[in-house]
Amino acid sequence: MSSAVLSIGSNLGDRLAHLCSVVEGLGDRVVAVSRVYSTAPWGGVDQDDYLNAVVLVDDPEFGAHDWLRIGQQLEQAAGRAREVRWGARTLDVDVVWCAEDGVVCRSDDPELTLPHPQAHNRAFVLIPWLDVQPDAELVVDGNARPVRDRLAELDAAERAGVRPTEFVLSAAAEGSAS
Ligand code: A4P
Ligand code: MG
Repeated sequence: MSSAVLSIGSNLGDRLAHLCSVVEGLGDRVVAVSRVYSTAPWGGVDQDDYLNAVVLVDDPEFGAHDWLRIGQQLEQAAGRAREVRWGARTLDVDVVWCAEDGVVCRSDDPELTLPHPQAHNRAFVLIPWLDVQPDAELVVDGNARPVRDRLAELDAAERAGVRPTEFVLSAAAEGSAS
């Protein structure tokens, strides 16, 4: 049994459809979906704005690696090509946080690092995460911190780059907005 927080993002092609494909693909595993945000690109690569959201999921049969595997399958289904690190992509699915049988996963394994090593620096992850788990906590430098406190420490410009949209993932599956 595991629960996970997945960060999903797209800045190539039909961005909204790519995010919807995750919610559809995860099906009954979806517990909650955040608002959809328009976000300035993070990481220094010159590229178009992203749409980002966070999906809260659980599955009685899944462990942490199953979330990575299903996320990569969904990326492939969206035509994801791995080219530039932090560069443009049709779909990115990152496992931000996971708990197995109620125990929060910690891992330095490069194949699946948990919590995600950059989550605490990314307003495009923390803001939608708070939509679905207002009391979420994240271990930063070995200390468990409320996500809302960590968000408040980020640069105002970083937070201002994350703007809510009117899109709703579950109802927007037929939409063609990009
Ligand atoms: N990996 C290790 N831990 C994890 C984890 N917790 N979740 C490994 C997902 N993957 C994890 O990822 C590289 C390797 O990370 C994989 O083999 C996996 O086993 P990748 O998806 O192949 O490559 P990438 O995504 O280009 O690199 P990276 O470092 O994962 O980039 P990020 O962190 O995904 O950042 N700006 C905005 N506004 N919104 C975005 O969504 N996304 C990125 C990508 C950059 N800038 C962005 C956004
Ligand atoms: Mg990634």
